Amino acid sequence: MHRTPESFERRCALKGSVAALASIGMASWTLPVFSQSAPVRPLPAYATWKDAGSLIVHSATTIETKRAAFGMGAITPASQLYIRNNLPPPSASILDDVNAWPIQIEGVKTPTTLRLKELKAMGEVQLPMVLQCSGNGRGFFPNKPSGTPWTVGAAGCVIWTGVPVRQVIKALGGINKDSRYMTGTGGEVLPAGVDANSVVVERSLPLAAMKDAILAWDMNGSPIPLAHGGPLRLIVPGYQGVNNIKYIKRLAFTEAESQARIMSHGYRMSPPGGKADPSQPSVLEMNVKSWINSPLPETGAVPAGPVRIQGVAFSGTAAVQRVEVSVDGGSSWQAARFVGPDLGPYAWRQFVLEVALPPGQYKLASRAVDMRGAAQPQVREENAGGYNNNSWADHAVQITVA
Ligand SMILES: Nc1nc2c(c(=O)[nH]1)N[C@H]1C(S)=C(S)[C@@H](COP(=O)(O)O)O[C@H]1N2
Ligand SMILES: [Mo]
Repeated sequence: MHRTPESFERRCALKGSVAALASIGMASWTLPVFSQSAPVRPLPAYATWKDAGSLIVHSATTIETKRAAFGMGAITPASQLYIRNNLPPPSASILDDVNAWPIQIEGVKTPTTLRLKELKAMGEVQLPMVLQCSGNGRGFFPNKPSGTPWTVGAAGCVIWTGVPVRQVIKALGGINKDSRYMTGTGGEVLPAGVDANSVVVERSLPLAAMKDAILAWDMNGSPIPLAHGGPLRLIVPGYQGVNNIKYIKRLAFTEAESQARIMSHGYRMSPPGGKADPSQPSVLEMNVKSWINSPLPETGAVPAGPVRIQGVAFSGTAAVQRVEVSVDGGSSWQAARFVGPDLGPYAWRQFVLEVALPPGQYKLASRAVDMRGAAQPQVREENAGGYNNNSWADHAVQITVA
């Protein structure tokens, strides 16, 4: 069956409406309204295999999962997982011979270059984990910080397979005693003629981040696609997305933090209106967070009677402990229950609350508490970059029950 592309249909529909309005002399003030409706952008070449209907394409390097697409899946399929690239991805030819992919290991007793094939022989674990961009929720900041205005869809829960970093270090005689950071470098080809430090994706993490970190080659049981950092990716569970270095080519145990701009000035919690500087806290561990995925305003009015409210909850390096749900914008709360599999401390949990709702308007919100007792706050922590938004009020949704 031949289907007309949605964007084409939309263009025709708009053309028709604008023409009709023009004929009655209303086009001049209605036009800006039409130009606000975002055009449906095509998926970039390295991601054409994704499920376009589940995604919002912000740009060729920033693609978000639609809130309604999360459903009740404990695991986010690769076809629906968000993408965030600071640089264009490397050529797909780096996947031609994945077992030959080299990674330099430095700051250990025996610095060396290992091939992916050798890593695979060192051991293998599976690690279900929430991958979330630190800018997820930026779209809720009223002051519109620069950067992609993600709402909830710069996140997903996926299963990585790889070798524990600690095992690799052990095989190489341990890390140098003066090392304080684990520094990972991305394998992008850097644009010529610019200072490498101004563009390279390189992040330094405190050694504590090593605990459950892995060098991963599979995602959801298949080789990691280029879009998500294949052939080899550093996975640091519990830490914000940017710290999970794709196509990793170097892992170094260093005395100092990387001088790369993305480390020194990028991803810092700078005061609103202020400038980033290396003394400000970096975006590291994720904070406790939850949101509702159903019902949503975009899926229409809900029939009166028993309504099933469902969503996801997770934290950083602590597991999530409980979730409460409100149907009145946070005036009163009821305990939700977890459903579905518990895939470990770094995965998200699905929660459900069934409530009887008569016809009316309801503001649904959820708030989570983790095993350390950290609770999701009502209000976001204001910052210039729009990072770390876990405000339950920002993530609330208004629904109609009819
Ligand atoms: N090499 C490299 N690694 C990277 C990035 C990048 O641009 N290059 N982006 C980071 C950011 S900001 C995020 S949020 C995640 C996104 O991972 P995904 O595209 O697989 O969803 O990868 C991180 N790792
Ligand atoms: Mo990110």
